Amino acid sequence: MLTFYHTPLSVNSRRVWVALLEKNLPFEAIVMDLGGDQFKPEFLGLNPFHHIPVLVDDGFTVIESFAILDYLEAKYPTSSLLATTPEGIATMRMVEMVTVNELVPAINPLIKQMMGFGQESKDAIAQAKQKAEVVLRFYADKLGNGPFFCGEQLTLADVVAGTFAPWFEQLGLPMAHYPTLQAWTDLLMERPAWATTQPTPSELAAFRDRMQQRMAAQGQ
Ligand SMILES: N[C@@H](CCC(=O)N[C@@H](CS)C(=O)NCC(=O)O)C(=O)O
Repeated sequence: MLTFYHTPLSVNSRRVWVALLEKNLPFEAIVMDLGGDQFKPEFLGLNPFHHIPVLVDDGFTVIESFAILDYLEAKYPTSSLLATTPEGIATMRMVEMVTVNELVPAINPLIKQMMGFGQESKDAIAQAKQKAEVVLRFYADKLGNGPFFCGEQLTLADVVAGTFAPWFEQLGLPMAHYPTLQAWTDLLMERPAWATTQPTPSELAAFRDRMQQRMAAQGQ
């Protein structure tokens, strides 16, 4: 039996959540309140770094979302989210790594601005958008005629980059400039795995309020 410790609003969790759903794997979800659940001794026993997501499979514990994705593919190869050709594998890894190493740091100020966490300078926002657009152009180039990064097959590239896709417009990145990326986003959003895991506006508002309260309590 798979047990998945997660928080619905975490993008690190969401990539695993989407993969579990896309692979049609039954699992028990344990929703964590990151206001303190992650520091409880039972959870620290699973992940001493106090991060979600964590997957436990019949007593075997996996931390780190990318290790979990690799584990799921190796242990439950059908249906596969792995590209099969050398070019496909390279594309898949490039998109995954560019997402975490380039996109995530670039959009950080945009997320803070969207959520109302502090005040970002105009320059910081302009620079963030410029960096993020380099990633969007990279995605559009790799997507080509699609429908997915690796052609007809949905892979981890789509799972990892695609859990950010529904946010681009709200982050101030004009998707009208990237029609193929918009079509890819629309296609993903039609999939039950994306629809199920997309936070609702009220969940997002509740998260924003909780975070603002926590930041105020910490004097930030
Ligand atoms: N590299 C980790 C990052 C996990 C991570 O940063 N999780 C955050 C939520 S998005 C977390 O658990 N934060 C709570 C904490 O660190 O106490 C992964 O990909 O799994």
